[in-house]
Amino acid sequence: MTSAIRRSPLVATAPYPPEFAELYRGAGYWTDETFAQFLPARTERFGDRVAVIGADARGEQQRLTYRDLDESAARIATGLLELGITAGDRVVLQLPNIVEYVEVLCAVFRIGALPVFALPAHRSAEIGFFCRFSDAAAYVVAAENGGFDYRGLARDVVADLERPPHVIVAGDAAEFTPLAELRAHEPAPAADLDSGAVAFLQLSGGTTGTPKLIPRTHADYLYSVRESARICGVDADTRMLVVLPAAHNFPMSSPGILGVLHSGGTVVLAPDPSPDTAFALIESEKVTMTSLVPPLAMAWLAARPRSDRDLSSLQVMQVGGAKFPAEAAKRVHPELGCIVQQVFGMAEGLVNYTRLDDDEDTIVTTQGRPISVHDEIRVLDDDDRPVAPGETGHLLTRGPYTIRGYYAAPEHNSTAFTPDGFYRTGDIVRVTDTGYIVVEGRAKDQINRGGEKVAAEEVENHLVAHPAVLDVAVVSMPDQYLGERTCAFVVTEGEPPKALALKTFLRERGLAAYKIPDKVQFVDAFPVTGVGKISRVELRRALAATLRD
Ligand code: OOB
Repeated sequence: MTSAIRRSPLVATAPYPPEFAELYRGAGYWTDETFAQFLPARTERFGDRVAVIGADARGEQQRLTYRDLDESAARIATGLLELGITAGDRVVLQLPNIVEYVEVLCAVFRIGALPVFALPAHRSAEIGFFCRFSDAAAYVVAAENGGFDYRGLARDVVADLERPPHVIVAGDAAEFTPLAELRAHEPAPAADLDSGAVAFLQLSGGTTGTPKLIPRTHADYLYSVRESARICGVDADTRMLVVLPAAHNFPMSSPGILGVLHSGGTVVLAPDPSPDTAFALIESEKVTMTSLVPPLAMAWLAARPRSDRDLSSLQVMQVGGAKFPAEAAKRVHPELGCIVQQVFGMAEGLVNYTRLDDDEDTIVTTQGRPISVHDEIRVLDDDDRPVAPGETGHLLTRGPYTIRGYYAAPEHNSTAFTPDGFYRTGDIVRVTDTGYIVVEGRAKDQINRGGEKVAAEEVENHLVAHPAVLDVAVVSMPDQYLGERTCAFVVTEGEPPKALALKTFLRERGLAAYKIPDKVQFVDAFPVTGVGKISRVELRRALAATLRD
């Protein structure tokens, strides 16, 4: 079976200027290695070691050596080629933390196709957009996970697309192509690729009406993976528990799954994020390291006293994705017996780590320092002027693994990046005299629900589609557990609908559950700023006041 449709090549994305590419190559940061050869090269060195432990789509427990994983990836690669999927094609990957995730990822890399990393929580609004916008040649799902049938989602998505992708299913495939069928092939050789080319498209947490896709190159991403592994002490004895969704940048590359595979260690996939499941796996698999968002770290701290599991193998708990309060960070070592490492990163590039041998004060009160001496950091005031050292301001960054532009978004790029290529992170930070970053807040219209990012405008766009809604503003409200939750202020035409009806409306439009507002508040009008824009600051303040009452 071959694809009838020829996909367009990837639209050229903002590349690094030649003088920077030269600098990063000259410094040895960017090498010729690509993700196509990544696993084959590790297999030569670590062949018989266990690479991945976890359940498969059918719930069977699997332990794959590097050789097993490479063999699977090479066979699936041939299966993909047989479907007509070739180098440069985009493949939307939406798999939970099952072994097939790693197998398919390595297979897609092997043929030089580009994964587009969807999250298991995404629904038809997001997946339809990713498929359309990236002109995807394939969409890979698990039949079912966490009580949700992804084949139904695939049906909805495919029905709406002019150029539907091949749907490949791990587990019972129904009318779609079974992943098992792709495996029934002879292994394919690894593609020969340029390491400066785009390797995949990662998702941005986003601030805009439609999600943005992040083009990362082989050379820039592999540099961050190698350095992250070194900074975080990952080696062949590392056994990393992956609790967060595997496709997110943090568990994937900071140092994550790729950092562990780079080093010959073992990835242990957790089927769910509960402390009970995680503690049992730490004990049985002698896990040494894990990465969590703050609410999960808090849940582990709360669960520890009622568990008698042996967690003594755990050496490092990374916490990132959202601010981890110092009071909580302080408790990790005494109560869980491991070092805490704060990670402040972004899928666009820049990642900061507290170092494992930093003093306690630095570890609990800062969000770390950059990976690279070539990560350029600017802290600017509202008029783009540098603040005095140690003062708070907007964080901008440029460096050897930070993008110069989003995929096919020239208009947004013109404001999200400065003319000299600095990325405006939207984070408000200060830099200590030792060069560590403290995150103090956020200037972007995004809600950080315990690490899950919600773009205000995206939710607003869906809400205004409701016939009774005149205007809407989505803002964050403080929350003890998640740090923030989402509140939609809504102005209606006539009698307001029930809040529940609006939430159902969003769900029916295929929006991921984590983007559905936690609270809907009907108002007569919005407070406005001096120039007549909706004042989100004022809305947040009013909300905080009502929550206190
Ligand atoms: C990670 O990546 P994204 O792309 O989901 O989100 C990036 C944004 C940052 O701009 C910042 O607003 C927030 O998430 N953030 C933090 C944080 N880590 C991320 N805010 C405060 N403290 C932290 N430690 O979230 C991500 C990517 C790679 C590694 C770790 C996290």
